[in-house]
Amino acid sequence: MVRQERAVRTRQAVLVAAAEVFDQVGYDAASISDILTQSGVTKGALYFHFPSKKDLAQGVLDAQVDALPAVPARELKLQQSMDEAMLMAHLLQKETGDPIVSGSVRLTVDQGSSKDGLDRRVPMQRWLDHTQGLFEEAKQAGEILPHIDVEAITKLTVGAFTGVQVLSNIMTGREDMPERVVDLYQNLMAVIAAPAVLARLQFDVGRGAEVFEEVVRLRDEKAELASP
Ligand code: XVR
Repeated sequence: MVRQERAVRTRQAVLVAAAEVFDQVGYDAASISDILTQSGVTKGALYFHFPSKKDLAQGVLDAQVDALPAVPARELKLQQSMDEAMLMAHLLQKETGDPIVSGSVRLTVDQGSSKDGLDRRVPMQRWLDHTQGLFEEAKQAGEILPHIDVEAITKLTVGAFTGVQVLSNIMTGREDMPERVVDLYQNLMAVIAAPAVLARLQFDVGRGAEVFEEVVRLRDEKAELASP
């Protein structure tokens, strides 16, 4: 393995370990030595990539958006947005979760100590930009009603997703996350989508798991093409 590829893998192993520890105990209680043990890399390698606990946590925060595998383009941009939300919900659940997604979401919403110096705006701004991009395309395609303010509805959507995530986590340990996200989109789409589009949108609770299988299959096919 070339040196650079190994460095990338080591960095990723440390990030995953850090995300797991932050997810379990939160930022304040996490220690670098726990992360070191969890990662299985050497102390030197860990400190080379992340000199402090703050760097580890910011690294996990910064990796949040890219940890969501790309959902293949859908004919309806509103369906694509909903599929991304359902995939995110799936990756936040206990059994099917992704450590970077859940660990970084905990870091994002745990706002206990405001002096920790972490920049929680990084993932949130990227979600806002990404979601607004999809909604702008949807508006141009006539999927969204003309009077809807796309920037306002974007902030409402990202804020509401975060809110239902927190509620679901508190009430059910995220067991009802797919239902909460379907509920959110059903009600949101009823207000913003053109009637003909609304009739075509798929709102079933199993969609997150299906989209997950789809992205895994696509990734495996790609890997096979790269090294048959
Ligand atoms: O923007 C997002 C989607 O467009 C669906 C609405 C997801 C935003 C997730 C934000 C993240 C941070 C805290 O989730 C939290 O609960 C894909």
